[in-house]
Amino acid sequence: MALVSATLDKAGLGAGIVHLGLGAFARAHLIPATEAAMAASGECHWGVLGVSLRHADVRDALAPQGFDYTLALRDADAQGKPRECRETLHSLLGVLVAPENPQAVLEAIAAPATRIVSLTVTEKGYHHDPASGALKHDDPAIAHDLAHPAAPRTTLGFLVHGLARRRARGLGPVTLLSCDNLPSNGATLRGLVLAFAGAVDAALAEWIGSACRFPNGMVDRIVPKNDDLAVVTAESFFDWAVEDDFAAGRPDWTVYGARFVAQAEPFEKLKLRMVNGSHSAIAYLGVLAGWPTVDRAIAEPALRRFAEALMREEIEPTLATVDGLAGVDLAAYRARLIERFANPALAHRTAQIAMDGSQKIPQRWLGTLRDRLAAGASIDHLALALAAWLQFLGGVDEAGRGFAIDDPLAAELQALHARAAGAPTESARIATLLGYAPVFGTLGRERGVIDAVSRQAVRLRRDGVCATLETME
Ligand code: CS2
Repeated sequence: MALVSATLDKAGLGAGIVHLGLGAFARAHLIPATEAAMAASGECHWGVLGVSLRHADVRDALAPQGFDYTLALRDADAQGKPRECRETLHSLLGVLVAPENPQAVLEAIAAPATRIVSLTVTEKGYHHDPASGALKHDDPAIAHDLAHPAAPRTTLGFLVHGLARRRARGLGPVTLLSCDNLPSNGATLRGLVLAFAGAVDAALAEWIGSACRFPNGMVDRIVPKNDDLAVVTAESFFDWAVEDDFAAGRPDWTVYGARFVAQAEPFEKLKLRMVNGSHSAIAYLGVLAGWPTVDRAIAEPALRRFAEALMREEIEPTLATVDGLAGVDLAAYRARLIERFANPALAHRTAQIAMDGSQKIPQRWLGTLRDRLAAGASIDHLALALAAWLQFLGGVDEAGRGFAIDDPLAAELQALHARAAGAPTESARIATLLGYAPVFGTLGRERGVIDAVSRQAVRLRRDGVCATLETME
């Protein structure tokens, strides 16, 4: 297990990193890696100032303990017995709660000591159209932030208005480091920041575009949501491939297992398609079947076979020819992943992964689907995953229990689901659902996709998850 060995003197740390979106993931990934780098190098200017964009709960939980918190890494020993390794982290210097004090967040971004502004704001925090990646100019929160430079609410609003202050004060540029599960996350962030900045001031956009850096990065560590906010639980596995393109230096995260790479995109593709693609498939099938956690789901032999076949038969062939992945042993990656999913000590809820499907599905499944169609290859497993998501949108599991759909597009998707129920045939019903352009673009209009998903949807509704999985090759 990667551990942060030395103890830092918190009082001596400077805040070189401002981190937006202080969820459990950042506290289990960026922060321990940064702390390990500082401990190893003695550089003490990479302390992290966290920003919660919505709630005060993390700040309130951590303030009484001086913002120190516990990281509990969990996995299984050689006998399959759960084990845990705990340590206290010290490099989180404070937490700002954006809605309470947006000025303080803007000033943190504009502070002379700030060199990196990092982000884990989840897919929906980018306010972009999931299918195209373009900024949603008509989004009310974006319109609000364009009109209120001193009191923004969104990530893009804070970034651009904070950078405007830096520029006005003649301060140097920073690196904007996305650590979210988006394809080309740095380039995507750059496009969105420049689109927003261009609507504020063309010269500001020009300065950001030429002086600031937006490295792409692939992040990987499974971090379930935990009720106890003072303890972050995570798997011991850690991976981070990040492009070494920083405007004002960076910690040496390699001490904790990160890799600096010339191009992160191939690694992002590998990770999004394999880890997140199979995660989402397991999540929707699991919620429908009533399997509450990933390890419970993967313990079902038919589900495990399905997840393996989804990767081996449909995802891996699309990765085998990607430049930059030539040295990756995909079969070993798959085996390791199944082992990670089977981790008995995490209790990673399928319902948590099932959240925000509209924002996740394009990069997790649809790129693979497009590549498979272009190759004239089979898509049955992906089609079953899609059928599971579409059935999930009905909000009822196989035992008849209702559940809420947690998704920024939930209202539209549920209305569409209800409307589609009136279609004369299953194929017409699926065509209506797949016609939803914000997620599927034009892909959902392709006959081959509609037919494959319809076939699986019929079986899923008629036979249920278990029986359908049993018949998958
Ligand atoms: C998961 C990810 O919640 C989800 O959607 O698929 O958070 C996943 O656990 C991480 O990306 C693993 O690195």
